[in-house]
Amino acid sequence: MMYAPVEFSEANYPQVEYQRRQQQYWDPIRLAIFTLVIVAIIGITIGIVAHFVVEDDKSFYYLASFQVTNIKYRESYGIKTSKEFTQRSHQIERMMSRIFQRSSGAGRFVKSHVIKISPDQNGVNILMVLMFRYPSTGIAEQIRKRIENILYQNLKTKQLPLTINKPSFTLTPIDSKKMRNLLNSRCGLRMTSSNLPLPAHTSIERIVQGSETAMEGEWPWQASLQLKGAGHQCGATLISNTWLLTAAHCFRKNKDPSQWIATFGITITPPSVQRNVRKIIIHENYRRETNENDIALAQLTPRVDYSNVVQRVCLPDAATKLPPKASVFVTGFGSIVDDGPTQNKLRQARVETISSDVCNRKDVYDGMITSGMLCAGFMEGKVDACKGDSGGPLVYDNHDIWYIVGIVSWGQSCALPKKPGVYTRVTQYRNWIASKTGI
Ligand code: 4AZ
Repeated sequence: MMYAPVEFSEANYPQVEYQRRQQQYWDPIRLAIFTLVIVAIIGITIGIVAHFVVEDDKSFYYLASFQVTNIKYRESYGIKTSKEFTQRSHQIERMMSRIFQRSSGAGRFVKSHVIKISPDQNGVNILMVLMFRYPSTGIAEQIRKRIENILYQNLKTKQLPLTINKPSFTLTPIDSKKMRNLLNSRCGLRMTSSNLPLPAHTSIERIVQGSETAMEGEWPWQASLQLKGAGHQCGATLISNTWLLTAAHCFRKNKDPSQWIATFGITITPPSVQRNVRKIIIHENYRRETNENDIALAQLTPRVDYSNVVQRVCLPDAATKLPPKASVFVTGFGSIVDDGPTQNKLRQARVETISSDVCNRKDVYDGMITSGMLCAGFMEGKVDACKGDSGGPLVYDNHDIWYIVGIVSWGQSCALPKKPGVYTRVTQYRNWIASKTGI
């Protein structure tokens, strides 16, 4: 039978009866109760659906410690920026993601970081943090057991490059504060407000030509060097709790530390953190005529605490070599047009390293690029650092750990074809930095 509207014929009902029924039906109290019930049903339904569909995830952190028996300890494992420590940590971190990403806990694993590699009579001992996202209703101890099971299962069944001594394995739940303290022993890590290290690619994908404003915590080593009363002069990069790396030419006008301040955060005003400058060390052989040895250090007072928005960058080993045309990022508060004003918001630009051979060509910088300099940009121009970015960092991302490879130094104007940015080559000054700071 097909649906057909019920036909009420007024003639069949007395007028009075009809009006009374209608009044009764729209009774305000009934209407209110009816509305309330409907709203409650909708609310409960949304709640139930949300509970299952959009789980409220929370971060769970664990400290893992275990012996690896098939590698020998080396002195250089004690230096966290050494090639040996970096390579070994990446291998262990890769192994962890392989274990957890293939398992039933897939998607729960966020990432891991090796904190320490220490000697052990059977090989080496690894200390690392593991990060997971589980529904906030999860219990740390139960999750710990689940993680441990996945690990043990994998140690038994999978051919892994490293031999982990199972009885030595311990997994301890830690809170976010402890995790942050442990991670602070490592440089070049970005954090988001949820304490999760920020994946490297977020910024790369947002770059369309030119520069983009930065997100809070994206470049936590960036500082602004300011002259009291005259504002932002230069960029600088945090390399420890107390030391900033910058360009020597930033102090041409004024070398008196008491006249300078340093700020951190993605805006100059207001800054997230502000410090006084206690000491300025300019490279002894800085030459303003040739821009040679354009490097300086500024010591902060009091020291800064690391946080989501303030972190130190890693210094590369003196021997570190970047691949040709490496993708690197330059950041700063400098002008976005030649001779333009300082920007209040931090900006970033992706550029590529250019070999000194190419950069020294007659049609480029005609032999002006010395061994202490590094060119980066594009031969067609368009993307570059500019006035006010000087002293700031040129950074390279190696598996989510960021290294400073250059200091914004000079260039002919900004973003012109065949006139890329010229940076102080940090690896060349690694020993000079160590001799002045002990870092
Ligand atoms: C400057 O004047 C400056 N295009 C900094 C960087 C570059 C040019 C000039 C590179 O501080």
